[in-house]
Amino acid sequence: MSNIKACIFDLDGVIVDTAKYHFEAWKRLANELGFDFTLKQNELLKGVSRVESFKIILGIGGIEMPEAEQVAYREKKNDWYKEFISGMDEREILPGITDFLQELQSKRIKLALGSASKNAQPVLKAIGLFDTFEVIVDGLSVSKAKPDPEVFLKAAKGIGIDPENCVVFEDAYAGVQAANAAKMFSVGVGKEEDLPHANIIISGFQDFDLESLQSHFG
Ligand code: B16
Ligand code: MG
Repeated sequence: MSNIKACIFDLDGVIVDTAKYHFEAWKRLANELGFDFTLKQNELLKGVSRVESFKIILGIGGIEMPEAEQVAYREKKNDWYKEFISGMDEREILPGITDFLQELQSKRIKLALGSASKNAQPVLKAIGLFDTFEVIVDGLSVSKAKPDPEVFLKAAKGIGIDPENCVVFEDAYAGVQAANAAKMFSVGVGKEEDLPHANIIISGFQDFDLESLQSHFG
């Protein structure tokens, strides 16, 4: 039987709720392009890279656009997003996360971050968790987006732990697929209907600890 030696955390939607800021920025862009973008449609973008997210948005608006123009719009969205995250602080860390991370550290479980976001580092700095993770793999350091397992395999390699001893915490369908493809134990943070392939589902970290994780692992 294998043991838990490392936990790899997604960022947006697991550690912090930045989805609301991505949504505000995409909505502003969609409105500028002449159509609306709803919270329900925003669900399609969770865990999806910026490039793919904008393609989905253009599809919703029924707009075709040359790549060069798409680059400019994506930059505009990112500038707005960066404005939002510059105002973040540790109060935005989701409930229960800080205690759980501290418990894992005290039990010598290695911690890594595996995010699709190119803004992961400034977000971690803003909320005071930059030094908590031994390895940070983000949208700047991978070539293949989730559901490809690259992000989590790279994180495991960085901390020197085999995939079978890693647990991944994810809120996105594509993220759970990536964890499963990496042959890691996947914990879906959210609802079972949204994350049907996760090994276990939790609604959040408030009533969760290492003992409850171990009871499901292996
Ligand atoms: P950026 P995660 C993902 O982060 C978000 O869930 C997704 O909505 C976003 O489009 C993506 O990062 C790219 O973010 O534009 O900052 O590079 O959930 O994998 O931590
Ligand atoms: Mg996420």
